[in-house]
Amino acid sequence: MTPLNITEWQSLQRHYSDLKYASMREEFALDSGRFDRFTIRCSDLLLDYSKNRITKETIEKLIALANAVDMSGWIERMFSGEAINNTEGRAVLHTALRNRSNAPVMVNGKDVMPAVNAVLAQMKTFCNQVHNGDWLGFSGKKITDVVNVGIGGSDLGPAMICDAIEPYGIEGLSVHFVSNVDGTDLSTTLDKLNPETTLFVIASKTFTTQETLTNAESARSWFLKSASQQDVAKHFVAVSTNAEAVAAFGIDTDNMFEIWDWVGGRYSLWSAIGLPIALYAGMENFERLLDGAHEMDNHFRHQPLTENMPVIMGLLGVWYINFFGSQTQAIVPYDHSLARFPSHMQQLDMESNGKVTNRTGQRISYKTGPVIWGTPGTNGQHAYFQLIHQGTQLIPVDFVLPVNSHYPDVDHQSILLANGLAQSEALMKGKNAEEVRAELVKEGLEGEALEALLPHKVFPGNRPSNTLIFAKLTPEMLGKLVALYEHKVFVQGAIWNINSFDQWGVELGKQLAKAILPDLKEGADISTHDSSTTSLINLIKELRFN
Ligand code: G6Q
Repeated sequence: MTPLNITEWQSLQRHYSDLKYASMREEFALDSGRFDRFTIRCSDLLLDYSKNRITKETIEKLIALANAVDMSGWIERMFSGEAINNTEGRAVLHTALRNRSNAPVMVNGKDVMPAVNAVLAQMKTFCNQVHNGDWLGFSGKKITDVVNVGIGGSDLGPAMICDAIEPYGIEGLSVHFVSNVDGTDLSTTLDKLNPETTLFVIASKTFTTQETLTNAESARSWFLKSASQQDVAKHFVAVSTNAEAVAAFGIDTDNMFEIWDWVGGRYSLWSAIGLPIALYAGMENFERLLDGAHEMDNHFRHQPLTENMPVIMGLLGVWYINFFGSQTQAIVPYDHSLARFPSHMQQLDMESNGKVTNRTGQRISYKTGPVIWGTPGTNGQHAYFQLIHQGTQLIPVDFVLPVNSHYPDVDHQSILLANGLAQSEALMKGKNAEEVRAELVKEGLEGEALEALLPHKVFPGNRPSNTLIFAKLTPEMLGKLVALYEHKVFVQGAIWNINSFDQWGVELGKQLAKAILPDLKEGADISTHDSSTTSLINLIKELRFN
């Protein structure tokens, strides 16, 4: 099935032709109810999507498209544990990890909730022991530093959350993330640490990932310079599906926290992969994160499509990608502590929907996932916003705006918020030639000089954005926000008829490096690859060994 053949898609195509020159500025001028019409709340989170190139009819047509692909059916299939990850034959149940209602969720006839709850209880006991000093390092000292060793889904989510909930961090305990196999990452982290008070969390769903195992082995060697083999049990714990490999590495499986194959890496921060979060900010705050995500899950599962935040955000993305031809989506949080939020979203979206094959294996001819990028405001304004305002591409922006800061300076926060709002307003309104002319005249410019400068100062406007606004970045709100984007990605995958839950492109990377590694050993030149790769390998050997 291709969405291009769906009547509702074709109807949207015609609608696009009618609407492509319509001006948001005019729509706002004509309709004072536009904000009310185009906002959705999920309790204390508000999405304002009024600054988009849409009319009431656009939304009706997008919803009709969602109905035509059986969006509600797909949502239900995911929540109820059907094996919708068809290429790996797996259910997709990150929602069960934060199923605070505890209602049974069945996979192959078995309720997964008892196992989910058992691991949460194990995490709680362990975190409490570390926090209250019942779990001590080999020399009897309290743990002061946690190093998470993991990569991709076993790193980005927990690292982003730990940054974002810094105000909730437990005093006396720091958390560090080592992901890159570039030895600089591990070395510069360990340089600051004391082995007597450092706990390593080796986080790998498969426990076969080269980068993570290499870093874990080097971390253990570093540790063993100061301690003995029997001390490893007090300083190394693992999160994995693979007990055998964990034991083979030398970690006591009593110190292993289980995850399951129905949790995708990029959706795993809600599982024991979130252990560094719970260690950093306490299990109570980790559970608050789960509570917020669960609230968004309920919203997604039960709200009608027209009032459903992930559905509307997903459909707006489809509108720009498939009809306006947008290729990228910026996510710009006006919160310094969300600096890593766009990176997590980048993996979530690009790994899930970066696909050119549909569910049934046919190559597809329409655009799927966009390039996701962004950095915190206001910094981005002084860098790439130029292109968003005056470049030749249409780049939809999500502005993420917490109203209150955790930090005391009210003046900073007002300036930050004013900037965020000003950007979305300017993108929508632009600045036309008459307005620029009036400004230049006021500045005393006239004649040729005025005419020469004028076109450069015109802003086309009509550039779309969403604003997500909330009172404060609490753990619950963070959970809600991440779950919102997870479901948005799911909505788009359903429209495009792709499996958003496999990642063969990532698997390819894992195989390729393993094949080249032996060729880099000292010895005679090799000639087994294409001329570029062969020459680069031989150059590397020359530079390393001669
Ligand atoms: C995520 C991806 C990928 C994965 C890493 C780490 O969805 O599959 O980013 O998380 O490759 O894998 P392991 O956790 O198995 O080490």
